[in-house]
Amino acid sequence: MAKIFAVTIVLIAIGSAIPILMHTWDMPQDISTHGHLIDEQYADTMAEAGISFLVSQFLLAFFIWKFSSPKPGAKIKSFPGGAAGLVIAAFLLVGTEVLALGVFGAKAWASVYFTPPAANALPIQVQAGQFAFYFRYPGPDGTFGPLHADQISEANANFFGLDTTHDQDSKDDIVSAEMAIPVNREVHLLMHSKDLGHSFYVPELRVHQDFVPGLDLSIHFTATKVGKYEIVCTQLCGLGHYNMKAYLEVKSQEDFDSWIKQQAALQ
Ligand SMILES: [Cu+2]
Repeated sequence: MAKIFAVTIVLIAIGSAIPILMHTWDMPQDISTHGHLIDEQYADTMAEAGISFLVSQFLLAFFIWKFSSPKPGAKIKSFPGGAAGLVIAAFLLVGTEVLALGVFGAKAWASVYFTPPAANALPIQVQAGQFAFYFRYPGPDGTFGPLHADQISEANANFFGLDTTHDQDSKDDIVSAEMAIPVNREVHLLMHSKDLGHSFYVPELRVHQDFVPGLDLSIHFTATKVGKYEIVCTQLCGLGHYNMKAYLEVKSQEDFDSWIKQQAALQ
């Protein structure tokens, strides 16, 4: 019986490694300048964790196979010095592994979070709320007008709470339910939530950032490939969560300029 169990462990371990080695569930093509760092980190983590997983499962199977049915009367052996040495060794091994991944990953993390956006980055404000994203562009003046929470009104399509009669800076602001950006230009995304926790995830961009109520968060990235990509919310935010999405269109500079003009005319 114990031998069947040992064989089953080996089969499950190998079976779960196959789709990873075959790249069955790979990420979609990367369309960002920072994405390769994230992908390398994923690959390193997967290799380290995967090898450790396989080695530990094979060892487990080996010990079960060899020691699970001792002969009657056989003396049960114990590891010299007891378990303390093994526990300390495992602690150091796993600790070193996690620490090493952290040190290697710091480069990818820092390139996204610890560097300021370029001075000419395009600022876009994104607001998440149950169950939609809205995007705001500052218009020709390059300045966002202030927000007035009490003026937020779905009925008047005033999703951000702008006061375009009194606030000069808000007059030319452009609000859209779609996000468009120019290719090969850095975007500075300014994020806030209207209600509770949401998330902004574009797998192709390798951008995945939570919205935290009460915090103004920002992230910057550069898209390198024209196309249409899905933006999804990955925080379970209520009954409509499954349908909370928007589209990101990466356009050439000329297409982006005409899109902005079109949107401005719609305000
Ligand atoms: Cu959501």
